[in-house]
Formats: sequence, C-alpha cells, structure tokens
Amino acid sequence: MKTFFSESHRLHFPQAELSGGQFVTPYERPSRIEYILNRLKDRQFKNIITPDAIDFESIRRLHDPNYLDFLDTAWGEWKAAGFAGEVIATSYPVRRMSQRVPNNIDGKVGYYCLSSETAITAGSWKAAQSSCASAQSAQREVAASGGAAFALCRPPGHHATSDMFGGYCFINNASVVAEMFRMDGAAKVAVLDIDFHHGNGTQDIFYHRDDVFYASLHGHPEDAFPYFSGYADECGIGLGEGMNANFPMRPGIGYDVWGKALQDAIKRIQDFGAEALVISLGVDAFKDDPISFFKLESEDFLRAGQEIAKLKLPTLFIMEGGYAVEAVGINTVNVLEGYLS
Ligand code: SP5
Ligand code: ZN
Repeated sequence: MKTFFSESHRLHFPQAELSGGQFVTPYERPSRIEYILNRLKDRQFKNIITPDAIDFESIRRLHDPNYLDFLDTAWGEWKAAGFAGEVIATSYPVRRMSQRVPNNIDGKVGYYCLSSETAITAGSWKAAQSSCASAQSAQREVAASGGAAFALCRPPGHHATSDMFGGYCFINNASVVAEMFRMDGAAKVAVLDIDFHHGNGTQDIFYHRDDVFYASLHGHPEDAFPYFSGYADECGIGLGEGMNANFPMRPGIGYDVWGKALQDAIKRIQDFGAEALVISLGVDAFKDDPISFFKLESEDFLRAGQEIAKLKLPTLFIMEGGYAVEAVGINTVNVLEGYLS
C-alpha cells in the first residue's frame, strides 16, 4: 500500500492549545507524524510519496469561497491588527445573534471557527493545503488502481465544515476525496469515521445528500467533543435521510462494544451499495489517549482493519486524530496491516 505524505505539515504547530482553562502544548503536534512514519518504515510500508500540487476544484465544491479566503488572509489580518499572539477565536455568533460576517478580524475569526482550542499560525493554511494535497494524490492512486492507499494527513480534517475550522481541522480532507470519487464516476461513496470524535464536518457536508453515506463511531456527544453533534438520531435530511449513521458510545467501552458498532456500520455501508470507501482513520479510541475515553488495545486496531477489508471496496485511509503519540504509529499501521492481512 502506498503512503502519500508532505513534510509541509510542520508549518502548522501552534505554541499552545487552550485546554481546561490553561494553555498547554498542543495535543495535535508534528511528532505524531514522526511516530507514524517510523512505524511505516519498520513494517515495510516503504513506498512513501510526496503529493502533487493541490487542486482547488474539489475543495471549492464543498467549502465556502469566503471561508477559503478567510483562511488565506487570517494571519496577515491578525498581524495587521497589531495582535501579538496566534489567531484564536473568542467571540462566536451563538443563539439568537446575527450571522453576518464582521469586518474586524477578531470577529471574523469567531464567525469562521467552531472551537477555540485550534489556533491559526503563519504556516497553518499552507500546512492544511499540503495535508489535503496528500489526500487528493492518494485518491488518484485508489481511483486508478482500484486498491487501497494511505494519506498521512496533518493537520486532520473531519471537524472542518463548509465554512468553519476547529477541532484541529481546516479543510475536510475525507469529504474532499469522497467528492473526488463521485467526480470520477462512483455513483455511491461511503465515509466510515473511526476517529474517537464525531466528524461533525463530514456529517454536515453530506447531510442532505443521498450519494455519500456517512457512518461514525465516537464518544457520546453528552460526554465528548464536539458536543453539539453525533447523536444517534441524526440520520440525514431530505434526500439524505437515512444516509447518516451515528454510533455514539459511553466512557470506558472496549472492543466488545466498539467492534460490534463497527460491524453494524459496515453492514449499513454494504446495504447502501458504496462503490468506494473513505476511512477517517483516527486512533484516539486507544486506551491511553490523553483526550479520549475509549479503551481499545493496540491489537484491536488490527481487528478493525480486518473488518474494513471485508467490504472489498477501493479504500482510501485518511489520517485524522490520535494523541497518545508513542502508540500512534503502532495503532495506525495496525489498521493498515489488518486491512492487508
Ligand atoms: C481530529 C481530532 O481528533 N480532533 C479533536 C479535537 C479535540 N478538541 C477538544 C478536546 C477537548 C478535550 N479536553 C480534554 C482535556 C484532557 N486533559
Ligand atoms: Zn479525534
């Protein structure tokens, strides 16, 4: 299996993340990628390819052009306003407030943001583009071969909506490649999201559509970020009704519960009749993850890969979260090895 990866991810590394009322070293840090690359090389996944240049067409089909402009100019406007630190949102257009876009950059950031743990730095937009470029190049590989590929994306994507960043995400990489499979002629595409967190962005982007099915296994929104989406009764709307399947689960569950939900999600994807599969591959369901509360063991990720392989579809793995950095490599590559076994 080929891996697509860009060194430019390093351009995004905020000094700090607002967590529990303190600024801490960001959980979503560049070293995550080093652990994954080292494990890939140790396990003979030696075909690691630098992606082609980004193609904005598929991105523009899903993301608001004003949001993309905002990402392009936010750092410059923030500095021009005289702010000394990194771009962090503090004011949001919440219940019963105006949804008009302010001119002031401090207000604009709140408009285009969904959670304050994610800072924008000088290189964040370039890094996010390189991450999406890896996903796009991997999609071309899968579309051409009918096989499988791994996009080692950083920063991740599944929390990004058409017009909001947050949850460490800027461009929704998994949605972009699902759209590319559609543009290439696949009538039906499924996104299976096994990251610990609900992929609110992916759900939102395809919520009204009947050509892309979204299934997600995640911490229950009563207990876990992103808190305001991921309930089991969110099933899609209009044409998209029945095309969204959420499997929220409670703190402390292990593979006995999680693996059953995975099988249910896979059954739903089979019944849908997907012709291509995108996996939002987060490994934060791991027992030692510092910001999550499931109890999967490293071996369970092998089993997850084996289950996914049963779908026998062209499959594109897109890296999302996973913050127990020293185990992130083992757990991620275990999914890929399970898939190939
Ligand atoms: C891609 C992805 O996995 N994004 C996750 C974003 C999580 N953002 C907020 C997490 C807040 C958790 N705070 C826990 C504090 C533990 N000490
Ligand atoms: Zn996550």
